[in-house]
Amino acid sequence: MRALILVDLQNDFVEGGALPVPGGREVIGPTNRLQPQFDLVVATQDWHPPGHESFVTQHPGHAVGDVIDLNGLPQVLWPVHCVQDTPGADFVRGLDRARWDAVFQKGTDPSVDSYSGFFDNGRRRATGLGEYFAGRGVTDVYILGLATDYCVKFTALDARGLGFRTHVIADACRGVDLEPGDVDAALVAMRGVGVMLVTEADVLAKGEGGA
Ligand code: VGL
Ligand code: ZN
Repeated sequence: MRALILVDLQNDFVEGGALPVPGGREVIGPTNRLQPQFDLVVATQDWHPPGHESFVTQHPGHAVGDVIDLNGLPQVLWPVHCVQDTPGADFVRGLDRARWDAVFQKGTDPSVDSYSGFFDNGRRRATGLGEYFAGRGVTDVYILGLATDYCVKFTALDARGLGFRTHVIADACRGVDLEPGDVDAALVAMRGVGVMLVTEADVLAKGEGGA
């Protein structure tokens, strides 16, 4: 049983949004081509309350990209983004949503950020995605979306940690690269725990995701 996770394909993460990931819109085409290859398709949605503590506006004197201690965890400060019920939090237009089985929202607790689609950054709460997959007999998880060095990375590490054969469709992801090299480091970190890096062509050609 193969599942595809579409990570944070939201307006604020593409060109014109509050926290634009360079080339973010380029993953929409691949996403629409890849979805029919999977038994199950789910999406994650960054879904912050207005005063989320990852927002730079909550920390006067700090700049975007600063790293602070937030309730015991290192926290990168971000522009205000993906606020619940705002257009920036909506899914990008042009995405084919006909085959989506479920949406898992994250980042709803103002006191802790949540990059992974499975757990918050402190692993205090689960989103339910792990149980959802387990209950449906998922063995193989494929991941694409935004951003390679944050939400894709931590979703992949957690999928692997939960025991799923985990594949990241690398050319259907784009990263922030807040520091140059962050995306490459994220790919190395994912491979290091056994996440398989594949391409759109691998998945479309073999129907099995390649390596
Ligand atoms: C993300 C930063 C803050 C992501 C979400 O989707 O990668 N990055 N919130
Ligand atoms: Zn966020």
